Amino acid sequence: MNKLNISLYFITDSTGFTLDKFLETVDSACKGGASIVQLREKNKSTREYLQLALEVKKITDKYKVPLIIDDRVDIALASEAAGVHLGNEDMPVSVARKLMGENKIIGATAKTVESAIKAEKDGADYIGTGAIFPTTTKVKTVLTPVSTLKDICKNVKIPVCAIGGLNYENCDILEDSGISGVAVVSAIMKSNDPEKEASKFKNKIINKLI
Ligand code: TZP
Ligand code: MG
Repeated sequence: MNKLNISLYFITDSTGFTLDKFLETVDSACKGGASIVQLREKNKSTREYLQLALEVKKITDKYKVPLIIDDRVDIALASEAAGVHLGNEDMPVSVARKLMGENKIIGATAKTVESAIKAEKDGADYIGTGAIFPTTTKVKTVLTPVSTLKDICKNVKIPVCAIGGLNYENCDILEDSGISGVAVVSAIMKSNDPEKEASKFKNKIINKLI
């Protein structure tokens, strides 16, 4: 695998979007500098999720940005995406690794040092930790203190991204935390100018936070 760049990790949310507007937003985020894109769908049938993954992959391929599929190893494999992101209720990382092989990217959610170390040992390529701030995105999560984020970064070798309620204005809290990137949904999805937002956010992440 090329070195994984999770500096600006853009996660989609298609809620309230037409297909065209959704795909346009993904395109703009990539154009603005998203270094990795996660397709995150919670209410689609398998068929619909796969169809959307294939559409999104056309865009991410154009920008040579890896596409990660949330929750679903089968959709990731079927769409030939770069990888999958797994939380506590999803397939265990070790099992996904066996199914997907060494060349796919597997990301894991971890909110404690112990679970982050376990995910790394089980074969995860990166860790997502949060929510750092309360979020308006539909998600079952609890807040993770920045002190825990820092401890996780210190205790694993794989890259860690911070997630949850983060945006250009409030991300200074992550300075010197040891993260390799910031993962966002709303900051880009709900922006009036996703390309510009991604671009200025990426610059700040690169120059100040990682
Ligand atoms: N996991 C923890 S917080 C979150 C996920 C998927 C949502 C992040 O969305 P936003 O809009 O960037 O707060
Ligand atoms: Mg999940």
